[in-house]
Amino acid sequence: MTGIVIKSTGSWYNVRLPDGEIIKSRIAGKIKLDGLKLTNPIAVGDEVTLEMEDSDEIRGIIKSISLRKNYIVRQSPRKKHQLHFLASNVDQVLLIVTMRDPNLKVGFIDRFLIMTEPYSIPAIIVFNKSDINTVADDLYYEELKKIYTKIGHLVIKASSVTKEGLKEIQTLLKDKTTLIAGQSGVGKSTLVNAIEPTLHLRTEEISDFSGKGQHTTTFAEMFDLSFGGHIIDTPGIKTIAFTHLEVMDIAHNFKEFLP
Ligand SMILES: Nc1nc2c(ncn2[C@@H]2O[C@H](COP(=O)(O)OP(=O)(O)OP(=O)(O)O)[C@@H](O)[C@H]2O)c(=O)[nH]1
Ligand SMILES: [Mg+2]
Repeated sequence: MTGIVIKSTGSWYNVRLPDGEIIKSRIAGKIKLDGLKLTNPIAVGDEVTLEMEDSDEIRGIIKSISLRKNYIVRQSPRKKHQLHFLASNVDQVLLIVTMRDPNLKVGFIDRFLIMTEPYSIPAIIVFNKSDINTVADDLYYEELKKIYTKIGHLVIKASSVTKEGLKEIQTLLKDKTTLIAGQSGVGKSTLVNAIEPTLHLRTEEISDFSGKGQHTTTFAEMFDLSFGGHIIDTPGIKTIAFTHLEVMDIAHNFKEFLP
């Protein structure tokens, strides 16, 4: 039978069958991807074939992975020469950033877009926590919005507190598989909870949140949206590095370099 990987912890995987049943599974033997060295050979979003075994806890054995439509991969934060799969088979990405708490790093946006551009995965940039923006933040936002709109990205201002932008985001998510990504503490899980009230994902409640250190979400996981579609919440990304890329990979994937 085939199913979709909806959660991956590295040692086991939750696979959702077409009828909705979730089977805790493991990998049989070695699975490689195009000769790449990966810390995790299977990602959330992968379609896999399963065999069932007689066991109380882990019941499925993943035998093969279907050809991926796309995938988002990055250099492993721990092992420099290995890659880490974020997700596969997504329709779009919501990149969540904030002006403050944690402070905006424009370089982070540009680096992130190098991961989605090779597959032309639409990346929507959400400037979250607009409720705590200063006047200067709002002006800077307008400036950045122009820059990223010009190269084809949708840019949205949002807040889970005031609900600004949430309706627009909901409309964009309907009937699509969307990856939610961004640094730790930008409000990814809070936003998912606000968009899909049937979900109660764990979020960071401490008020003096530093934006570094602790991650509240520790594993990527896909959830059903009651209004249609799927959403993948991911752990915060600390840094993005690219020792696996060639110079031309960068040249080709910065849209503004092309002309
Ligand atoms: N002011 C304000 N605070 C927010 C907003 N959204 C989330 N927060 C707060 O920001 C903190 C981090 O929120 P999370 O949703 O846990 O952040 P996350 O991006 O999922 O973090 P990781 O799981 O560690 O990657 C919490 O204290 C939230 O209450 C918002 O729109 N406005
Ligand atoms: Mg989270």
